[in-house]
Amino acid sequence: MQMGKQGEGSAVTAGLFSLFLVAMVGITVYVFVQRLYPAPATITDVGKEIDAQYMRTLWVTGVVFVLSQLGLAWAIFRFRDRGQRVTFSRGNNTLEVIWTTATILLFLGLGVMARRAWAEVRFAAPAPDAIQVEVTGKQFFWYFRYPGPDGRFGRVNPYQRNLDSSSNPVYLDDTDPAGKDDIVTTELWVPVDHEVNLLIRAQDVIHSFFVRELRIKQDAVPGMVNPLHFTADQIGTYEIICAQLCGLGHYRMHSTLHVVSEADYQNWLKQQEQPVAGQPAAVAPPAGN
Ligand SMILES: [Cu+2]
Repeated sequence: MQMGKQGEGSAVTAGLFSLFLVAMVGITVYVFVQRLYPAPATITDVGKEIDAQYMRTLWVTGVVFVLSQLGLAWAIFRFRDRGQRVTFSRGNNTLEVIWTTATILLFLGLGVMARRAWAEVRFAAPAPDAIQVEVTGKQFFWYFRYPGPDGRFGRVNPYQRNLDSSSNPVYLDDTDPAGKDDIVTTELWVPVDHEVNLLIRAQDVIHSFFVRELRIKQDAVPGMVNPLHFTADQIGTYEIICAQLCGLGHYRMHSTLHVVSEADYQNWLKQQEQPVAGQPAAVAPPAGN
């Protein structure tokens, strides 16, 4: 191994750095090609669209990543210090225009392709027979409200007198008769192959409703209702988590999504209906949370 003369850089240093970069690119590509950390399988049609879009994006960005990193490795070795005089470049306007335009087209193109999957669940109206469920994020729990037998949600009112937020966590207004039969739960139950329209809101800070298998992650924002619909096609239980750092208890803010048969869903709903008329549904935070 011959070391450079005084005032010259070492080919070894530049070479090792280039090799290191090439190795890192190789490891990164291996992790993705071998799918070492796969997402759990999706349970919605839109989820499949999102996965396809994800793969398209990964291919495009993957190719750009590999080419640019290998180019960098080459440049590090090729333009290493040999004791030559430093030359100065003012850049190349043509190249600047070309890669800026290419980047813009690429990002706009990917955005346009992804638009359908995004709009389908957020902007398109849900089916008329979709089950309506209101989702409320509140430090550090998720609450789910079903409209009950009357099919109507009662009013919520955080300013009512004698509000007991532990027995009435979503602040149902007890003067509104439509709210008397509302069902409030701490877990989300939905029937399989039946569209569900979520009305996502928050009471205190920004939370985020996230279910990996649904490929849904939607912020819950105080003062807003963010609607979003999905149809689950696999019976099972899935974890719901909060994906926004919402406070000290954020790490334990999670719940469960139960996708069950239509019959099981109806049975469960019956069990939740309040035995005492005139009492708003009352829910305590789940134990052990
Ligand atoms: Cu949260």
